[in-house]
Amino acid sequence: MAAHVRCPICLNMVDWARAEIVAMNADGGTEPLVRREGEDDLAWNQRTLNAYRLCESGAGEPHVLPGRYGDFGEPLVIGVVGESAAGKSHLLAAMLGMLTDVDRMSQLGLVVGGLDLKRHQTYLRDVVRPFLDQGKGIDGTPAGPPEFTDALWIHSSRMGRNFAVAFFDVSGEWLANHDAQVPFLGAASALVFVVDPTRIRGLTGSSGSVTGDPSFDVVLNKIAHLRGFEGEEFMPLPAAVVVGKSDLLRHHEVLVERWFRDTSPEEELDLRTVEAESEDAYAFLSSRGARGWLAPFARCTPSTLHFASSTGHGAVKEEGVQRSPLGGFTPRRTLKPLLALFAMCGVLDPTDLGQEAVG
Ligand SMILES: Nc1nc2c(ncn2[C@@H]2O[C@H](COP(=O)(O)OP(=O)(O)OP(=O)(O)O)[C@@H](O)[C@H]2O)c(=O)[nH]1
Ligand SMILES: [Mg+2]
Ligand SMILES: [Zn+2]
Repeated sequence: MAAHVRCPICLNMVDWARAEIVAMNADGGTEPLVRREGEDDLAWNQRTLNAYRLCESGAGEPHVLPGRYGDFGEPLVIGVVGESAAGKSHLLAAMLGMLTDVDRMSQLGLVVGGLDLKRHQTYLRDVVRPFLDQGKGIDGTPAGPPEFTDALWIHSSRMGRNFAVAFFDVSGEWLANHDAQVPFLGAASALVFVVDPTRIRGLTGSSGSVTGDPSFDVVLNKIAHLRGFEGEEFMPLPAAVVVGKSDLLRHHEVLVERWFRDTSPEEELDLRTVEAESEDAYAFLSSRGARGWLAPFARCTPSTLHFASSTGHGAVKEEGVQRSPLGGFTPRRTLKPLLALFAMCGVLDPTDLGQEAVG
């Protein structure tokens, strides 16, 4: 158990063992849970199945953290960054959907479960399964202060320990706004930066920018300020930069196409290709007038570059709802960037990435 845990909502340090344990009641309020005299583990575990701990150090309403958030040492906090409609929510849903594949996880020596069981089940039921099973697109994320999107515990048999991992998916509009509060950036252990090829001039159409994604700059500057890295060339923050929506690129682009030829599940678990993929994605972006999108790769260390498609093909809009025209979406290469981040954060063996994979 970590002695103190940083609350990702307000950045205050929470004395974990002393933080109040509560249950949520039906109207969203909290009720204290106290272990009864002589209550055995099984009965207590049953009562605390959906328990939370409170961060009460901030002003106003206490922040509700998953009950076991601080039970496994310092939690990992992973955020997804990119401008509005870059494809962050689809990418995160595709990534987290892959983590429910017990067989693939066991090949990596990982066991994955919900840390906040209620939130995890709700996210899978309302977002991930309709997306992966029924081809239902995901709505834009409302602009507002970041909340937990999902929280997992991960047992890594190769590293011989457990991790609490929290994911934050924030609206691109909010991220790109200098004045909007994004406190979890101060606690972030790793970030996924989503490059939207449709915003790069000349890649999928004649419109678009040549200067990069404004949300990348805002986020990198905020982190530098929050953590005292201003004036330093590199920031010690693992980052995976993902060229998303690659289904729109691959058929015309040699550097992209080669990564989509082998779609076997085994290939996606193999981190030895990350170095070569990073080189190709770097060459691709820098040769196509998209150097601006390489900012996270240049600033964050270690960092990797990837190609991925969360949907496999474009969605169509029917009666205001985005749907797959083929009945279902087929994410491609969405797991590998997350596994690369896991390796950079020590959930998987960092040496799996190879010596020079990370910049
Ligand atoms: N062709 C294609 N379209 C995609 C892909 N991923 C997402 N999209 C489309 O991109 C649009 C935006 O996706 P979102 O995941 O909602 O984008 P976001 O970055 O979460 O946007 P905000 O929540 O507004 O910040 C949707 O219309 C998706 O259908 C992909 O891999 N390929
Ligand atoms: Mg979103
Ligand atoms: Zn707090």
